[in-house]
Amino acid sequence: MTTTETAAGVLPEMADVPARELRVAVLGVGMMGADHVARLHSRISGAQVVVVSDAFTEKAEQVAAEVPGCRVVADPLAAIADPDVDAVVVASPGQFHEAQVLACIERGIPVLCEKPLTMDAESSLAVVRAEDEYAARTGRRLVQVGFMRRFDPEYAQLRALIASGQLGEPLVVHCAHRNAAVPPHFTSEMMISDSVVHEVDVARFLLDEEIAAVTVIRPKATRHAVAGQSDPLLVLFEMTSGRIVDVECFVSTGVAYEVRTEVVGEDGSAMIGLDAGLVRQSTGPDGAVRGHRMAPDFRERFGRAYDIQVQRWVDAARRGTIDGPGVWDGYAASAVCTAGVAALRSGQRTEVGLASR
Ligand code: ISE
Repeated sequence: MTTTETAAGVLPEMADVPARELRVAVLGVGMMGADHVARLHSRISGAQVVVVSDAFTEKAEQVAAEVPGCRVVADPLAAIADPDVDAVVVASPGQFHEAQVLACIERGIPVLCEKPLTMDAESSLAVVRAEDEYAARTGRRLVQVGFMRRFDPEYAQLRALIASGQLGEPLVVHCAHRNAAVPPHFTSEMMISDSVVHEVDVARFLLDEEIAAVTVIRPKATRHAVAGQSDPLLVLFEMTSGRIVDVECFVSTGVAYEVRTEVVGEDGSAMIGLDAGLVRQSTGPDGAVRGHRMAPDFRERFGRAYDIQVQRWVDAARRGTIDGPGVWDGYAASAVCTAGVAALRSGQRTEVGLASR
């Protein structure tokens, strides 16, 4: 018996993981992409970053210089086609995702695509159809979407608590999504497509159902809002069962990064995101914790979630599959955000048009 066989015996679920490391190209090395390169290089096992690509060549060179054996390929589509590349992380600006993800499907290589999957529902649906067609031919899924909160231990705990029935039927979910600050180009539309999009996925993940309609309310704006922006926004999701999810999205609080989620059920409620683990209020021996340090940004708050997400993606990619939210989740989120942007502009309740699965 070889060492590999011995190891496979100990970890049967890893039995078909090939010995060779996954050679990854990271497209886009802005804040998130550079973070993923560092993560893959220093904390993730079974993968190495061999190519980076970015419109800012100097930034790409700088990031590549930190990783032995990594080179810059200026054209992202050439990076995807590179024979040394086994898998791709798409962390480029959202408008480039569609073409890059479709090129990965075309080449038949796994891809972890940061949100949004694409910029609107129609183009996301095109990706769903392309991957469905590939899966029908090969039996394999290729595209994982970077909704990292699903890998956050607190969200996983909250979902398990709901599933255990201990809160009774969940009725209402309250979400707060607050950033200390955003760049000057961050519009109200981006508050929906870049920030609220995470709450869309959380609502679907926790409640296991689709969002049927969206309403957006613009309260009085903070004097710190980026010019022309309505900040904060209140967003209401009507789930297909009639449950309600409300989201306060406030992106220039000047305080810290705060993402809180409270599920209110018939028999109790539970909240996460207090930088203090899950605080259960129905029976809890744990009272609310005050005076703790707050995470300054999402890289710190969700650092562990990103690590778990990327490690599981690498392990799955080496087995020729995905392990996390897929194209349908990306499409559903795009469809809700498309409706959300329409609701923001019209001030009207807007139904989500979801294609049949
Ligand atoms: C950013 O793009 C993210 O994805 C963060 O997770 C989110 O919390 C933030 O509001 C967005 O700007």
